[in-house]
Amino acid sequence: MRVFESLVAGLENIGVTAAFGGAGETCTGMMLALKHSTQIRGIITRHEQAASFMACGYAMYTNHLGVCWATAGPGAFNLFSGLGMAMSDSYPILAITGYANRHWMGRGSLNETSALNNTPDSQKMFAACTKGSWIIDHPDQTCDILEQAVNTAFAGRPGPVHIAVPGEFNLPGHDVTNHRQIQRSVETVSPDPARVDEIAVMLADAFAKGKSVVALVGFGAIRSGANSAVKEFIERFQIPLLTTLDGKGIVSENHPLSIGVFCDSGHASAWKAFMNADVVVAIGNAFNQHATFNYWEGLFDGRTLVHINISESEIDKVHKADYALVADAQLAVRAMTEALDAKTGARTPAVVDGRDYESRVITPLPGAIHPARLAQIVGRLLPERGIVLADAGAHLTWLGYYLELESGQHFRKAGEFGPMAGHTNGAIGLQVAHPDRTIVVGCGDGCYSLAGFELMTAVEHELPVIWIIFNDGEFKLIKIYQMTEYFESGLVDFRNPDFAAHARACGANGYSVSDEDEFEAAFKDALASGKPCVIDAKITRWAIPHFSTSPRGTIAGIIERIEERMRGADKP
Ligand SMILES: Cc1ncc(C[n+]2csc(CCOP(=O)(O)OP(=O)(O)O)c2C)c(N)n1
Ligand SMILES: [Mg+2]
Repeated sequence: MRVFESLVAGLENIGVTAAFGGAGETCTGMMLALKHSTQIRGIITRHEQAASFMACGYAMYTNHLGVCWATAGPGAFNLFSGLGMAMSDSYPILAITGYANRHWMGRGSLNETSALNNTPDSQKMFAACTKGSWIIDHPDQTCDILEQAVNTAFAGRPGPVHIAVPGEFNLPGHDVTNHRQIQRSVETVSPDPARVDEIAVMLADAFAKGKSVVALVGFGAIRSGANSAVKEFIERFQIPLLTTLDGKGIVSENHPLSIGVFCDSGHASAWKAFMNADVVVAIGNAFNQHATFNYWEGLFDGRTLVHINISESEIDKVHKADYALVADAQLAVRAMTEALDAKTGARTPAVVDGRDYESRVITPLPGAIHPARLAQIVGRLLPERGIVLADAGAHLTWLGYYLELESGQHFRKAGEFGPMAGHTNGAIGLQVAHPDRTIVVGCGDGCYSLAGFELMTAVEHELPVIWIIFNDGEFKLIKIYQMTEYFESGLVDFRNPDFAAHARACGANGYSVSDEDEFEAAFKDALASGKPCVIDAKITRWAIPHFSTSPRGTIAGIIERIEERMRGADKP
């Protein structure tokens, strides 16, 4: 058995069902081992960057390892964006790359990245972008290294790992003589009962004193599958629920205790509830820039913060926790519910004040698509357990605010690393992992143009992803930044092709729509088609972009900015 065959057998062994990658000499063995695998579907992408994003998509809502591969040198380097995304968004993924034949090392052979004689140092680069990077020195190290890499990917806060396989191991005479099954043995991060009790005592006391307690739930809770645990917690103790953008849908957004999204461009109702809160129980939250209004100083002044996170390094990173609990979110919430139940009698129903759903009603613009209305239609028609991904750009803020999710549906924005195309491509991996769920991507025309050729990958593998292109002919988000900081914009406009015709030429369904009725009809057709679909939605450029770093909302944010300028606050 050769090295790549041993790696693929090991991945089968831990339940991997798909791997995404690109072709090349030094990864030939990987391609052939996948060809012969009856369990793992080998998916060749048009660009290795897409493979790294697909591995992230595959791992996003599963407990499986996402796998991508590429040849040495340029192929391998194309994987870095996905590794960056996996690192900042906690996806357990493994990148397997070739490495130029070591026999010729230092002589500048094809794809060489040994750091010798003006070649790049790929091992340093991979080490810098992952939780761990290994090079297989001898074939008999293969299983040990794979096992260590997989367990590192899943340990604590999940993330990316890398294994490099020297090119000579594709050749005969380099057999793995000690192949064995590998074990996935990652310990769950359980909550410390004494700390749970301390938190329960504090919360019971807060209830007794009539203090206001809110829960603020992030992606960590979704990743740990804490949906029903969170619902039980908020219902039992009548705790109003705020989510970050990526926590949306953990409990239905129509639930009487759901107050809305708390973050940049979020719901003013969530901000109001937060401001009234005496105690905030943050579950699976990293307090990133856009979830804290650009690290708003004093966000927690006068408030008690309970911070539950699987990773110790997240605690006190941005806001000092009064009570920290390092644990898996689901286990932590269940333990807290049990401990608090014993200390708390029946609770009177919470009065949830100021839901700003009225501002979700948007006046239709005749003959044009308002991006907010588009998001509302998607939310209304999205099937049960449907998943909506947004890419990087202004379109994500429209979706984050106006898409209303039922419990079990998910929304994920481009994360903190935030690469354009991350989700336009990642959706394909997500669909492979969840063949029974509807996957919709809301992407900008810029994002789609960057990576939309992977549509062919979806067509070839019959993956019915629906891409909705928010077509405004510009990099809207960048235009907003330019206008805000420079009062002018430039190099942000571009010309688009006929995306629908291109989709049809690829063998997908293509729709071109320019009003809301047309959009609704196209989206219904796409949902029923079972085919990859591209809906080219011509959105108006005249809607005030739903983007603001002011917690008071978009319009208030614009006024605050003008006031700042008038005061000359921006002058050095
Ligand atoms: C790979 C990469 N390049 C550049 C950026 C910076 N960036 C963030 S959003 C954006 C505009 C995206 O344009 P489009 O997809 O049309 O979305 P819109 O803002 O118009 O909704 C850019 C250029 C990025 N996030 N990732
Ligand atoms: Mg655009």
